[in-house]
Amino acid sequence: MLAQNCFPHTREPGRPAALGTIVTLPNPQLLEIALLAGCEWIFVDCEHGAITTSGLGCLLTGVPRDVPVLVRLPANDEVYVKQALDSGAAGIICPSVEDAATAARLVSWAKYPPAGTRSVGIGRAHGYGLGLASYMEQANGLTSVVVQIESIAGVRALDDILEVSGLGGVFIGPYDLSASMGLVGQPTAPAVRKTIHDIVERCRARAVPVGQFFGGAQAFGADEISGRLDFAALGLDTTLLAQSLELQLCTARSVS
Ligand code: 3PY
Ligand code: MG
Repeated sequence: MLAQNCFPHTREPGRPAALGTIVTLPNPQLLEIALLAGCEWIFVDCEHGAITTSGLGCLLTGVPRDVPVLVRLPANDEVYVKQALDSGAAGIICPSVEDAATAARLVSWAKYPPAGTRSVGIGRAHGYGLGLASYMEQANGLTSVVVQIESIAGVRALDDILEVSGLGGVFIGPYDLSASMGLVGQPTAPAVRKTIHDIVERCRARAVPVGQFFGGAQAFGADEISGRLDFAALGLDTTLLAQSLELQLCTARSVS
């Protein structure tokens, strides 16, 4: 039942990063808005957002099956992996992975035997049973496990993590990374940018797709790192609304 190619993938030379956004509220219209606005993929946030993994099937019903949705797990727990993938997500984003054993366990939970130990459920991904056989045949190749590198411990373990077989990608969390570096609330501080640059280059050297979150003060394209990324998430629903509304109000008040 899956129509999408495995996402994320390494960017072809000369092509820009695949751009998406983060949805944190459990309203299918937000996903529709993101797609109408031109997003190529969607990051659904069950870690910091108000979305539960058990409600994902319902949230994703309006999303065409060829649009990649990656679900960030509330925690790196097998139950959440099952629920996210059974809902038809193209992959999972696993918060703060700091060692290769954790990354390998996550990959195993996400892949059906013999590649891994994913449990067999019947959900939206399987066409509610009507597409069970074809989904199970394709799922290991089409679902991805993306690990977040967002701490100094994760950066130190990165080379080992990148060796994990079946890893689908790395997603950099600049906010947690900066906090872990003693620079809380400073995701664009030069030392943080330098560390991000190092992560990106190490991923690229191993041809592992690498992406990053851009929010608040950070602008995609503001430095050369943007051009080295395979995928990126630009802002999140709540802050995009807040920032845009604040700007509108400010402009309106300045002319009245
Ligand atoms: C972070 O910046 O810490 C994130 O996890 C963004 O998604
Ligand atoms: Mg984070």
